[in-house]
Amino acid sequence: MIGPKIKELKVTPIAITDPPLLNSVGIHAPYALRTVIELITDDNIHGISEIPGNIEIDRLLDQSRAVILGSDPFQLNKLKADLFERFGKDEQDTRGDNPWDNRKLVHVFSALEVACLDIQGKICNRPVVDLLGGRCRDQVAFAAYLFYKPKGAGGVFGYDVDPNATGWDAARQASAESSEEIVIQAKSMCHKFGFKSIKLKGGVFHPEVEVDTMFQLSDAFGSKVPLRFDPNGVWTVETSIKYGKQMEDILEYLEDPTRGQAGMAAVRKALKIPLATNMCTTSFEDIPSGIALSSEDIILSDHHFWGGLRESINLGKICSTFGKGLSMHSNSHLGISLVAMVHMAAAIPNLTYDLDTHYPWQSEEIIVGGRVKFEDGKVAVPREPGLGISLDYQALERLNQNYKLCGLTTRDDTTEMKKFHPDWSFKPIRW
Ligand code: GKR
Ligand code: MG
Repeated sequence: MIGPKIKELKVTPIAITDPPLLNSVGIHAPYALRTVIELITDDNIHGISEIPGNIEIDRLLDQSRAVILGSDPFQLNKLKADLFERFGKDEQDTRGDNPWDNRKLVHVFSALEVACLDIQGKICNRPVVDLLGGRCRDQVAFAAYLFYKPKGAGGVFGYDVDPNATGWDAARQASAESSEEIVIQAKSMCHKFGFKSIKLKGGVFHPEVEVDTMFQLSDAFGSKVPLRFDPNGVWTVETSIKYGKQMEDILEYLEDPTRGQAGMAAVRKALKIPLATNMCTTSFEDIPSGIALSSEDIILSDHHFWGGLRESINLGKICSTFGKGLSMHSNSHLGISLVAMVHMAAAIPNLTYDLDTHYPWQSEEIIVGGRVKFEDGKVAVPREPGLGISLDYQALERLNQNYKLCGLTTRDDTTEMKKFHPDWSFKPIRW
C-alpha cells in the first residue's frame, strides 16, 4: 500500500514576550525563543509542533529535510534511524550546565515526531492520545510555577509594564523579590488558573530567604496544597541536606537541590522527602546509573528533551518498573507544546503529579482560537483528530517578525543578567 509522503517541512523561529524571571543562571530575556515546525504531506495534510528556539537546532532541522522529505509519516522508527545515521548521536556533554537541555538531535526528532503524530491522527481521524495507547484521563492537571522577578512584563518595551493591567496580568508584571510578593503572585496565579499544586523556582537568593518563602507559602495555602521547590542544582550536598531537612514537613518533593546523580543520592539518603529531577537523570543513558545510585524518586520528563511523546511514554514504563514517579518539566512555551504535553500525559497511567508549565507567564498564542483554557488547574484532552489544534498564520507571522527584530538567536540568561549586574557570573554551585 502506498501511503502519504511528506512533501514539505517549514521551520519558523518565533520570539514570544517573556517576563524577567530569575533563576540560578540569570534572568529571562524580554523574549523567549520557540521554533514552530510544519510538515505537509503530498495530499495536503498538515502536522505541527513546537520546540525551544535555538538557531543551531533550526539549522539541523533545515538539514533534516534531506531525511524527512519523501518519507512516510507513520514510519517513525525508520525516521529516527535515518536521522541518527545521517547526523550521529547527541553526546551527553552537549546537554550543557544550564537547567535546560542543549542537545540538538533529541529536539529535532521530537519536532518531527509530534508533527508526524498530528498527521497520523488526522489520517486515522483520531486524537494523538489514541495513537499513544488511549486516554487514562480526560483532563491533565498542572501546577502553579512561581518565579522571583523584578517588575516587568518583557517584550518590545523591554521590561515595561501595562498601567491598565488587572488581575493575573497585573501580578505577572509586578515584582516578586520578597517572600510576601511571591505569596501574592501564587494567590493571583492560582485564582486565575485554578492550580492545586505550587512550585517555586529557587537558586536565586540565599537559601534562608527561599526556605522562608516556602514556609510563607505553606502558611498561606495550608497542607492540602502540595509544594515543590527547585534551586536547579546550585546547592552543595551539605546545604541541600541542611535546608532540605528544614522543609521536610512542608514539601511534596525537592527538585534538583544539587548537581549530579552521586550528589543527589547523598542528599536523598539524608532526607525523608522525595527528590525529583530534570537535571541529573536526563536521558535513557542515565537511567542505569540513576537506578544503581538511587539518585531520585521522580523523573521530570520533557518530550522536547527525551526525544518525543512515545519516548516519554517509554520513560513512564521504566519509572513504574523501578518504583519511580513521573511528571513533566517545562520552559517558556506556547500552546502547541502545551497541547502535545496534554495528549502525552493523558496516555501515561502512572502520571501522578501535577505537571509543570510556564504557560501562564506568556500572553501570546499562535493557534486558532487563542490561548488554551485551564479549568480548575486542568486542560481538557482534545477529542479532535491529531493534536486538535491548527496554526493561526497571522499570529505566526507576527511572532516571526519579533524574532527577526529582537536580535536573539539562542537562550542566554547569563548574558541577559549581566545587563543588570555587570559582575554577574554563572556558578554551577553557588551556596
Ligand atoms: O525557565 O528559568 C526557567 C527555568 O529555570 C527552566 O529553565 C528550567 O529548565 O523549569 C526548569 C526546571 O524545572 O529546571
Ligand atoms: Mg527543575
